[in-house]
Amino acid sequence: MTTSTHVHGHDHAHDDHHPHGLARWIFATNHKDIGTLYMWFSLIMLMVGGLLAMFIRAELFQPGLQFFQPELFNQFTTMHGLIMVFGAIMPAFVGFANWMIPLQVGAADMAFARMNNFSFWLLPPAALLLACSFLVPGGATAAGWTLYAPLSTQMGIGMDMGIFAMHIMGASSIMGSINIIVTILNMRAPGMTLMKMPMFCWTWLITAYLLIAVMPVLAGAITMTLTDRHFGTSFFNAAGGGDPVMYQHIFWFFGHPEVYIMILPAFGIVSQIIPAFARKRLFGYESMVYATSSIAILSFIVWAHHMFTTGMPVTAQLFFMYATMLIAIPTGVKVFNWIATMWQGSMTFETPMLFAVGFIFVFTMGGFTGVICAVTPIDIQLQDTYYVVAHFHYVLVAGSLFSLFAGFYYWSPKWTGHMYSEARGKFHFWASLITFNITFFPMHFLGLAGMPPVPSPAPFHTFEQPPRID
Ligand code: CU1
Repeated sequence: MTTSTHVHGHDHAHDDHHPHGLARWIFATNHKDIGTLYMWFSLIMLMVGGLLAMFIRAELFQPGLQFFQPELFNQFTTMHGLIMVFGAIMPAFVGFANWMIPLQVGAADMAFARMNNFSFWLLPPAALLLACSFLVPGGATAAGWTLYAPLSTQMGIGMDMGIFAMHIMGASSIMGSINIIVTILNMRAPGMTLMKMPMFCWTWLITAYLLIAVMPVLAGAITMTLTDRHFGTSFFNAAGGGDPVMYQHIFWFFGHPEVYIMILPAFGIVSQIIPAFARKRLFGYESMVYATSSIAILSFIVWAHHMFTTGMPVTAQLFFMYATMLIAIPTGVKVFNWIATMWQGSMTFETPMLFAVGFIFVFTMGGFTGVICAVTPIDIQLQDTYYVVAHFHYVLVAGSLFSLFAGFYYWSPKWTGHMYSEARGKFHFWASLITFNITFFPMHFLGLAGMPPVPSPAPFHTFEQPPRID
């Protein structure tokens, strides 16, 4: 065949002058390249956050063994949390969204291709800012990933770097969410009604609304922290008429929906893998959509279950306890639907299915301990113990991370044209499942025995106890 395009040595696909080499990635505007960038970024952050976890485990290897000063240990736990939440899990799901949503709704690309580029390229500077905060006087912020006042209002410049990094990452998330919502609502192919969309699109649509609703709340909380630190305000300073507990209310109004931001897309991935490997349609598609929406709505009225020990009226304790327990209902609907999808299906257990079924088992454990933590009198005992650490690692590692592995094995052959090794994939699954449980299951017992997750930070080590009057 001798067409004119071949005379010029290239075909029409190359006529719009795509940049090559490094420029391809820096100026990337197509959803697949940007999706790939997100995946690489989150993988690197997973390694950095994992390295910090190794430091934490080394320090806790044996009582009395000391590699790091308590202040540095607290910096490790704080940065481990921030990096895993904002650097690893969230960007990985955004990477999946970039790759899959245009393909699943039949759109040519994301709605705002250049904003998509900007969303991604905000992340590396933010990550660099976080990482470099270890090097400044006083080191990285050690206030915990929740950045509670009054500690966060007193720490060194590492805290300011952390605040700036969070602002940048928040802006990135908001723009990414706008892109996802507009793509889904405006760019679906003819005939692709909302109720025909694959579940991954549905869960991300709902997640994107959550992100737009709560990222500005986080931005507000850390901006108030910033002005308390440098501009003489007293939002969280009791001596100036403020209230440090107000920080917790504002933070968790963001923080609880944030938990669902990290798990709803996981639900979407699992809801697509289970039907594929059970060779049946998803059981209860519509109820899945409504259950996901219910979880999202309820996530706004449960925030103070993180604050049962701060002192609140019994009526408030009861409200937040019952509201939290309500979430078990739509979550139960989802688990029931996954199991009903597998029921009498012709199941096979390739790597994506193993991770998906593993997700259902082990994530459900995390959901169950979540209900236990929701019970106010029990939570007052468990607050600030390893039980809570065990609970949220069951949700975030066996939940979010396992679903990302499942989705990667399921979709990466489509992305790369390369089939992964099934033997290595299965080894990855069993090694992950076993080592995860060895690491985190005993933490429930440590917590029940009262072990706190972090040593008291310096200001409280040196704090002089007031004389007791009794
Ligand atoms: Cu919560």
